[in-house]
Amino acid sequence: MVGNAGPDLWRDFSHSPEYGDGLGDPLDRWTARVIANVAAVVGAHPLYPFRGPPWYPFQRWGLRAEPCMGVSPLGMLIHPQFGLWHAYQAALLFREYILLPQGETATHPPPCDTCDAKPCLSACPIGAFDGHVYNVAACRDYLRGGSGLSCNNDGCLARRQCPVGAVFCHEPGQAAFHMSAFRLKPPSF
Ligand code: B12
Ligand code: SF4
Ligand code: SF4
Repeated sequence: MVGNAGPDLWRDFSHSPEYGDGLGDPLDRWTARVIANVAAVVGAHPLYPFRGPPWYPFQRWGLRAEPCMGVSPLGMLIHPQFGLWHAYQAALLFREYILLPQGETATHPPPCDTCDAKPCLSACPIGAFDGHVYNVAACRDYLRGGSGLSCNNDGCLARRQCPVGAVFCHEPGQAAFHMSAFRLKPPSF
């Protein structure tokens, strides 16, 4: 599994040719170019989270790769160190079975299990999260309507309320990029 946490990836990507070429899906194209090179060097076949539907089950794979990961009430996976601020770029398939260092094990219960206040669930201005289902249509309507400036510019308010890994929070330009990509996606996504 290949992923990132915090703003490091953004700092590389935002100086890339894809970022400035004005064509669609710049982050997906940058990721595919960079990962294809790595895959060729190590003799692997790359799979991407953004190719679909049908989608590869990246979150299920993430849970298997890193047993310390938990499922948050927002639907995103939560990491004890990086909180909600990590995402996946690719998975590399190898023909051979290879022995890897064991992923970080779960020495503590996942952070959400001991978070009684759950501030993430009360922060959304339109109540898009009920702890089980995320109301995607209501969220997108709000962001498109012009009143969701804080979410649009600085990222999802609910996600920003989580105290775990808060230092890995997205930078404002990075947050605005991701929120704009989400806002502009077709309704069927
Ligand atoms: C479709 C999709 C969406 C749809 C969700 C549609 C819906 N009805 O829930 C939309 C467009 C809304 C969406 C939004 C976002 N997404 Co999204 N999305 C995906 C995608 C491409 C497929 C998910 C899927 O259906 N998988 C298929 C099933 C079979 O896989 P699975 O692992 O077994 O299923 C798990 C998920 O379905 C999860 N789940 C259930 N409900 C929800 C709700 C949400 C919001 C999420 C994130 C997950 C989730 O629970 C399942 C078991 O673990 C994945 C990438 C991928 N290939 O998995 C990213 C992915 C889940 N998204 C991700 C992210 C970060 C987001 C955003 C936060 C992006 C942003 N703006 O920064 C937003 C959330 C909106 C917000 N308020 O900010 C990350 C999550 C990383 C993590 N830490 O877990 C993923 C893994 C992409 C990545 N490259 O890492 N997303
Ligand atoms: S605020 Fe608490 S319940 Fe919500 S994602 Fe963070 S740790 Fe989990
Ligand atoms: S982006 Fe804003 S409106 Fe959408 S779920 Fe997050 S807090 Fe709610």
